[in-house]
Amino acid sequence: MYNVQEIRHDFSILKRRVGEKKLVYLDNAATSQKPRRVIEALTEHYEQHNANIQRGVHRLAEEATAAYEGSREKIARFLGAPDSCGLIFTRGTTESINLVAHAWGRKNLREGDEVVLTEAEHHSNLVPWQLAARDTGAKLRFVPILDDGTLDMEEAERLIGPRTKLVSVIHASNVLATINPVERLAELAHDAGALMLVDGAQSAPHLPVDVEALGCDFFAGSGHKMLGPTGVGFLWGRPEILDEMDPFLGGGEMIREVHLDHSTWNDIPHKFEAGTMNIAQAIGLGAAVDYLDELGMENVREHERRLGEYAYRRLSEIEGIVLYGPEEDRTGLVSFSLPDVHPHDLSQILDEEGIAIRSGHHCCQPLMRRLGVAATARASFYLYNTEEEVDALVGAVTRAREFFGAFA
Ligand code: C6P
Repeated sequence: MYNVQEIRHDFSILKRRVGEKKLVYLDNAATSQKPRRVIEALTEHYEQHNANIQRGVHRLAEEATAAYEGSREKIARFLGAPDSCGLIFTRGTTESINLVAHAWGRKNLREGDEVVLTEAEHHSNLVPWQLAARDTGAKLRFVPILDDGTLDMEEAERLIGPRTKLVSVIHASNVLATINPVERLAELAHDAGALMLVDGAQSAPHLPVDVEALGCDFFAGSGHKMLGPTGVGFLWGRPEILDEMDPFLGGGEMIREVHLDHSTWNDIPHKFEAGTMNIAQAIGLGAAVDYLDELGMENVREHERRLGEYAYRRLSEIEGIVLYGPEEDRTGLVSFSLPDVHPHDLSQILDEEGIAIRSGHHCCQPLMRRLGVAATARASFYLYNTEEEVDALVGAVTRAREFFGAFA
C-alpha cells in the first residue's frame, strides 16, 4: 500500500519552512530530494569504508570497491540490463551523452551520415551532437512535434532512413511531460541499421524502465533526479557496442597497459571510468535505487500519474492559463503560462508562499521557439508530493493571476 505520508517522513527537508511558510517542493524535474537512507549511505561510506576503489588490496579498499560494484549491479538490474558490465558511472545524463558523442560519434560518424533528434531535446542531447556533427561532417535531423506536444511519427518514419546512424531522443520531456514511443523509434532505427540512444533523465526516476523492452542501445540517466546524490549518473550501453568504442577520458584505471608511445584499454565498464570516480555518490545512488525498488516503480508511476492528472485538471480551470504538452499519457509535471505574468515573476511570487517551481526555458531553447514562448513556469511532482500541495500551487497561481490581472 502506497502511503505518501509515511514516505514523506523519510525526507527531512520536506519538514522545513521557507520563512513562515511550509515548503512545497515542486521542482523535482530539476533535482529530487534525498531520503535519509541515501544521506546515511554517504555518511556510512565516509565514516566506515572510505578508500579509493579498484586499486588497493587493504580491507577498506576492498569494502569500498565491493559497495561501488554492488551499486553498479543494482542500477543495471533497475534498468532491466542483462548484466552490469554495460553500466558506466558518469556525472549524469549530460556526461553520458557526451561520452557517446565522443567515443562512438567521433569514431563512427562521417560526412553524409545523419543523427536524428527531436525538436523537444534538452540541450544535453543537442549540443554534444552539434559538436560531433561539426567535427565529422555528419548532419542533424529533427523529428518535429505536433501541436499537442507529441512526436510527429509520420515524419519520424520519413526521416529515419539509410543515412541515419543514430536516433537519439528523450524518453520523457522535461517541459511537455510527453512520453515518447521509444520502442517504435528503436525499431525504426534498427531497421535502418542505426543505433538508438534514449535520454532517460526524466523517465528513469518516474517510470518502470527496461532497456531490453525499449530496444535501445544506449540509455542515459542522472542519479540526482532519482533520489540519489549529485555528481553521479549512468550510461548503459550494449556491451558489444561499448567494446568497439574508443575511450572517452584517458587516465588511471581505464588502461590495461601503458607504454611511453601507446596504451591499451581495460575491459568495459572500466575503460570508460578514468581516474577516481565519485565513489560515495555511486554508493548513495545504489541506496536510492534500493528505495525505489522497495516502493515499486509501478506504484511510483501510478502515484505521479494521478497527481499529474489532478494538477493538470485543477490548473486548467484557471482563467486564461495555457498548459503545454499532451492531455493524456503524461509524466507528473505541468508546464504553463499565464497571460500578463512573466514566469519568473510567477515563481518569485510562489516562492514567497514557500512553493518551489521552476521557470525559464528549461534548457530547451529550440522547443521554446517551437512553442512560441521565451519561457514557461513548470511544477514537477515526485513520489512524496500530495494533492494538498497541488491545491497550494493552484491557490497561489490563482491569486497571482488575479493580482497581475488587476494591472493588465
Ligand atoms: N533537466 C530540468 O530542470 P543533468 O544536468 O546531466 O543531470 O541532466 C540533463 C538533462 C538531460 N535531459 C533531460 C530530459 C533533462 O531534463 C535534463 C535536466 C533539468 O529540466 C535541469 S535543466
